[in-house]
Amino acid sequence: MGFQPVKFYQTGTFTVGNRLLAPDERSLQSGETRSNSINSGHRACQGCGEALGARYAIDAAMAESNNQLIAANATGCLEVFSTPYPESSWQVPWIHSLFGNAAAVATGIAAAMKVKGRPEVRVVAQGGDGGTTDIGFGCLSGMFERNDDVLYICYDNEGYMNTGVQRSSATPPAARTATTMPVGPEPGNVFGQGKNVPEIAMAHGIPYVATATVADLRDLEYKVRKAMKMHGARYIHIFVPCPLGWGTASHDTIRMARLAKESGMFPVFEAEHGEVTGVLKIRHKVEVEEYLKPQKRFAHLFGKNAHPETVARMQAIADRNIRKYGLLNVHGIDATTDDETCHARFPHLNPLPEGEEANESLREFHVNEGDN
Ligand SMILES: Cc1ncc(C[n+]2csc(CCOP(=O)(O)OP(=O)(O)O)c2C)c(N)n1
Ligand code: SF4
Ligand SMILES: [Mg+2]
Repeated sequence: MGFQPVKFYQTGTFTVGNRLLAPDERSLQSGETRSNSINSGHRACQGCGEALGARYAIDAAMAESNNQLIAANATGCLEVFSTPYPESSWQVPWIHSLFGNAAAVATGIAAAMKVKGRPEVRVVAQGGDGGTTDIGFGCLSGMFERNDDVLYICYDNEGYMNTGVQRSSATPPAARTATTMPVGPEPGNVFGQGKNVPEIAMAHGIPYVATATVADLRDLEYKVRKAMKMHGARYIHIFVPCPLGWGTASHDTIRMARLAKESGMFPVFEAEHGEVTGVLKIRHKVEVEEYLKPQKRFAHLFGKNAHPETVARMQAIADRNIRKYGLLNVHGIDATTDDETCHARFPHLNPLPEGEEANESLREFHVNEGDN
């Protein structure tokens, strides 16, 4: 069966999904060749972004390594819901490290495989934001500094969810958690300077750093597969909404991830050896308020005792991300209406008229040439 070239706005609409793409372009949920690294029957909450993100990330890593993969997993929701002893949902050799040492355990596995003469066996470490940005941070930095041959994946749900929604260094300002100010003039997390681990990873100059969200699973798969083609220390930071901890509807997980990206609150980019090489542009810009409002952890910012000044400070954070990473396209217009941008995203599906070349500055729209 043949496939006709289609416009980006057709393949990219939220309703049509990827059904109009060529088979090798699609994100399949199941198929004969798909490994399904984490089986059904695990105990994640309904709508858990972490379960979805982990399945797509590890499936992609398995595919790229020809199923020669070992995963080290920090303590946290992902570990707890997938492996209540003596059961396991994992279809991959998998080891539970401590809360804070997944990077070090993965480094040891990679070293052991090297000594055993098994270079084809690849290693992934994974953990939540608490295990990554807080307690596991020293081990992670060591792994980066030594350039160990490990892909580390952080599933960022912006809090210690497994132990009852405590604050982590990835919790955003103003968000309410079990360990932030419940009442007073400024409830919720403080406006600190933040701790941007993707940027800290870039500062180590490691071969590859990327961010992704569960709202764009094809982008997530692309980044994992790209990382698995490389050697040395690699880091992918995946934004995974948590319905329980955020007070969102379980059916809104993808929407929340999309709004985080489309508002600029979570910039999606990739970097090689410390330099940003591509960003995923905002397609339909939304105000931060649209992202914050559906979340009960930000409910105190709206309604009777609203805090518009706090919302404005959050908007300023998003605006800064937009400026810093160039998240709006060069014309500042909706990306789906820009033919050149369409071309940059899907060059094979949206060929430009003969004789015309894509604007060089739009190449950063995303997806390096030749990635497919
Ligand atoms: C040394 C140590 N301190 C505390 C804990 C308890 N603990 C287990 S998981 C967890 C929070 C995990 O948070 P995160 O890494 O963000 O993963 P999430 O559950 O949010 O996916 C904590 C505090 C522990 N297991 N070990
Ligand atoms: S608490 Fe959050 S991260 Fe943990 S299983 Fe539930 S939805 Fe997933
Ligand atoms: Mg967490």
